[in-house]
Amino acid sequence: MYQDKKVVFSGVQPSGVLTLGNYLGAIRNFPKFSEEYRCYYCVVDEHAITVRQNPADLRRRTYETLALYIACGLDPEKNVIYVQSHVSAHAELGWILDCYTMFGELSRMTQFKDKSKKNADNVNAGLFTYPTLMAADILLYQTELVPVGDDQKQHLEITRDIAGRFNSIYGDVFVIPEPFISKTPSARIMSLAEPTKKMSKSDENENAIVRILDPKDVIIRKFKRAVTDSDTVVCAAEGKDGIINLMSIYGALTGKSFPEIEQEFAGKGYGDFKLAVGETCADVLAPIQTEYARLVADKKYLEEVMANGAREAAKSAMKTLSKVRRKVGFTDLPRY
Ligand code: AQP
Repeated sequence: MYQDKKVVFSGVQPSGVLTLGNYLGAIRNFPKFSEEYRCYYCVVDEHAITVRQNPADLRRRTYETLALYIACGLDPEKNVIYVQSHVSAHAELGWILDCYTMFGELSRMTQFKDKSKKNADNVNAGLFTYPTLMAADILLYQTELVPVGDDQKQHLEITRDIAGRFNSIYGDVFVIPEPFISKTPSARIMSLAEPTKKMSKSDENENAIVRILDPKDVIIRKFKRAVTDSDTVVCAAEGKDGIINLMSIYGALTGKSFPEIEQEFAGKGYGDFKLAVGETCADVLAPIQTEYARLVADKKYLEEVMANGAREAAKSAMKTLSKVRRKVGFTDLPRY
């Protein structure tokens, strides 16, 4: 069924309840590729432990993230949906690629710099080599296209550099992947509390984040409290980061352009605008929440999806890993 199809790969960390940023920047795009491409959508739990996690929470969130994938429209019959740590080839290729990635390259990664500041007491080696494991995730499946939010652009660039370097030594082992980043401003949704900062699911300030599973009244309250400015006009002007972020969200949810939004709210205040964004957001998320509640209660079904997905993913991953092992000079005896 999948032969000759080009490959799409993407992943989300189960490091918290997913946000509107994760949804609009990445997951909402995932189902678009299901017909035309062979799609791998992974819950990247190995990436999540680069920041200290409570083990019980991580386990629970892994199920929840998988349930959210399906609730957001990913059909397990048409996509390979699985958990990263269930396919050992990710970690194995990650190690090999570590040896083809330069210290200087990794030092330039802005996510490493940001997360090191945020987790100053735990700047571990995994946080530093995160992009190499991400390169392994992508390259294992000979991926052509990686739908991600704008914040992952730099990690895609380093993936392409690592693949190119490996290919230049050993021949055409890896397909060089392209990022798929939405051209609309929703490719980077900003914090509601600090609109110059990305909205992140691990943010300690709950008012900064809208989570996909937040109830309607909470969503409306969070948008009401969103930091804006002392002006009253809804328009995308310089210095109005908060309003531009809300316009980006509203635009992504309704399909309206900035000029259309400006026209809709001409003569109205920020209060009306924030209420409209909150209500629209809650309405878009409501059917996802209903479907999620049904799925997350069915652990047996989620485990079936995980197991089938891991089996399928491992088949393709092992082909690439075997080739890489041969190229670098590992012996071919059985492995345990
Ligand atoms: N604010 C955002 N706007 C648009 N896209 C976003 N993504 C994340 N935040 C935004 C995209 O969501 C996908 C999954 O991200 P991830 O969980 O793998 O890691 P992340 O980018 O580090 O996301 P978070 O929410 O900021 O997680 P934490 O707080 O754990 O670090 C990616 O495609 C990402 O681009």
